[in-house]
Amino acid sequence: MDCIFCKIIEGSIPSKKVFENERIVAFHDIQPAAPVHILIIPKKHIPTMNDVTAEDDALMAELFAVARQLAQELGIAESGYRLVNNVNSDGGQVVYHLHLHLLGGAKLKGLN
Ligand code: IU
Repeated sequence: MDCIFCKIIEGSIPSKKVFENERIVAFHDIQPAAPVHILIIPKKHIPTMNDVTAEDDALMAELFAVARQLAQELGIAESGYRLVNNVNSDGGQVVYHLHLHLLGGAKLKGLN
């Protein structure tokens, strides 16, 4: 499969992983947009949020649970952070393997 995140999951492309279990991997974004910028991805290849089904409910809940856990571990839970999921062209999605951006470590601009 020609998916860069699938290659990161299988280890053929290196990454700085901060979390891994049987279903989920999290690693540092190569072009950080904030002092803390982690990508949290399911090992299952789901291209976009539009492709998530009810079958993935538990997996989606676990993605958010990992995000909460990492926010605590990385020391940004209390100061605050942002979880972002870009969808398709207008949403600015570049990699078509579902991912949550965990951004923090500074006052984030935009959106409000
Ligand atoms: P997007 O939501 O699809 O736009 O985000 C893709 C992110 O993946 C973006 O922040 C890239 O910097 C990041 N990334 C990466 O961490 N490693 C890679 O090999 C590639 C992209 I390609």
